[in-house]
Amino acid sequence: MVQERTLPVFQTAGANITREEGLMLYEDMVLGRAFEDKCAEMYYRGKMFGFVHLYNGQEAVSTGVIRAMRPGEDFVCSTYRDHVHALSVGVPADNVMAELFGKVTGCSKGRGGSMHLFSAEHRLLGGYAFIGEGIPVALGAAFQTKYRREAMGDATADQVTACFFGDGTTNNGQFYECLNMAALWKLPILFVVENNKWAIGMAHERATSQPEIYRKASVFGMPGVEVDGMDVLAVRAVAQEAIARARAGEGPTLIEALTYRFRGHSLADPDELRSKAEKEFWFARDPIKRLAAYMTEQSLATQDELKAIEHRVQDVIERAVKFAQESPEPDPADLYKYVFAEDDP
Ligand SMILES: Cc1ncc(C[n+]2csc(CCOP(=O)(O)OP(=O)(O)O)c2C)c(N)n1
Ligand SMILES: [Mg+2]
Repeated sequence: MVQERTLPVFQTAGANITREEGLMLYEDMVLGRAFEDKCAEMYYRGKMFGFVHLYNGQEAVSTGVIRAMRPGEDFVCSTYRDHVHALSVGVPADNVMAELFGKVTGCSKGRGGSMHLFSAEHRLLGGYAFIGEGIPVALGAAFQTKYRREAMGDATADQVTACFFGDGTTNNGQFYECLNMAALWKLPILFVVENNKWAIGMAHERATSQPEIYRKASVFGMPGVEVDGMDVLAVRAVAQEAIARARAGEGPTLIEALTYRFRGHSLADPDELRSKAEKEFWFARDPIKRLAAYMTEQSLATQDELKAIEHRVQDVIERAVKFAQESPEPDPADLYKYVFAEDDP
């Protein structure tokens, strides 16, 4: 048996979700999974270029945090593993898929591709190819909210920012610098570490002196919470508490979600370094199957209702591929467009 860090136990009895909330969480996770599976298919069929990093297995983190936030008001900052964060914030699958195809209808107008999804409308602050690059950007978003509220007297400025990044990224300087400033200024931000145990081919325990990342919050006087990142209800509960604290002006939280990516680092990675036993340990904790079991056991949904969601999502994905395929490429004459801010964002 693989030595795995003990996953914190969440009492689902206290989750208290309604049927509607459960179905919404389920649909969001199924959308994320189906979207990524379709990306793999399209990538291997030569429809997408460059590196493409999929999120399979980690859906409970995106859904649990983002779907506890206010859509279109709160800010979300991602990494290069950004497709599912974009979908959770509400960027239509059509525009995410079109971006991956490099089409002008993509959410970054075909200029960004897989690692640089962006949507001002959805307050998605972007995907970033450099690790840790998004953390100061998210910090800036949280700072402007606080500044508008306290220095400019805008009482409506109570937005919260969620910043996602991986375990490997927590060994970079920006992580520590930004935790310091966020705690010092009591900024309304959630630092969400998606600890999937690996940074490409580097095992987390081999790269960091204190593998329990949530403990690193304590030196900044910030709450640090570890959560089972394969349990969407647990992630949601932790996120709700952190969001409420942030909105109330009580400052940041570091959340370490213990999770696992079900595929290689990118679609170019043959995934030969991780052991079969380790993979099986985590496959057995599939967050989508887990929520499905909970919903049916609690009589919140029937198998047929969950199947209907899966079919509906599949239609959304098929339509997204068609939309992406039929959309035009950016016009070469527009090469310099969007380099600087313009009226048409
Ligand atoms: C500043 C910088 N250094 C190195 C890299 C190369 N790199 C790409 S992904 C990655 C690993 C990141 O692992 P983690 O933060 O755990 O995220 P995960 O891929 O597991 O989601 C590295 C080192 C990079 N993109 N940016
Ligand atoms: Mg990682």
